[in-house]
Amino acid sequence: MKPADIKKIRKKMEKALDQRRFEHTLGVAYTAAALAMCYQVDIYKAQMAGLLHDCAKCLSDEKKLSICEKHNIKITEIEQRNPFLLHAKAGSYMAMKKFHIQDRDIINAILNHTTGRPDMSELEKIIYIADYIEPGRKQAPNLAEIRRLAFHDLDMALVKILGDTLIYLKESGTEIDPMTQKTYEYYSKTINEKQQLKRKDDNHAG
Ligand code: DGI
Ligand code: FE
Ligand code: FE
Repeated sequence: MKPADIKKIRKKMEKALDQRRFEHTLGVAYTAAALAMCYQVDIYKAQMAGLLHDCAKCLSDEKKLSICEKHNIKITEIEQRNPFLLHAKAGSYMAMKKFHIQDRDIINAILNHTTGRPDMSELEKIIYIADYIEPGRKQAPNLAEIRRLAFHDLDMALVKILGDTLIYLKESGTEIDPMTQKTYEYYSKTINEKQQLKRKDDNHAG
């Protein structure tokens, strides 16, 4: 992965996306690069995954469904009823086939950027978080706190984002993908266990 590859993909995204989505995409790429610097993750991979994460976002529902059907990508009942969710699956397929990305971690970061999943890699976490906190985002509650948290502890930022997303989905009566719930529970448990370990360590030290 080289700076030249990043430039090429940025040009392609400018063509594939509408202006608003392209601005968001640049915001995610730069925010992901900053998080990658903070957590010693490959900054080119972070930028590339950021640039490509919504590459299927501007396709029609029919097109997203047809990409998945044509290439035997499993569509869950929830995705059938909420086809916008499929921009992650369709996007990861396009990243591989249309944009020639071979790196599995980048593909997974695109694939899991909407619901998350238990046991994400650092890169997957960074893309999930960057998507929520990039500077163009203005609506979500607790953004200032989550932006600060993101550069302090990825798992804590994840739990806050997933928790707020679940509240938002419940309040708006939107159907929840079990993966969003599962991811929230997994990372809630992870941070509780980390806190317990820290308390034990502190007690021993004291
Ligand atoms: O594509 P973006 O808008 O940049 O961001 P995204 O792919 O993370 O999608 C964000 C939307 O996804 C946001 O409105 C919340 C929604 N979402 C997240 N988890 C679920 C969900 N929507 C449904 N229906 N079910 C979920 O579990
Ligand atoms: Fe998205
Ligand atoms: Fe996005």
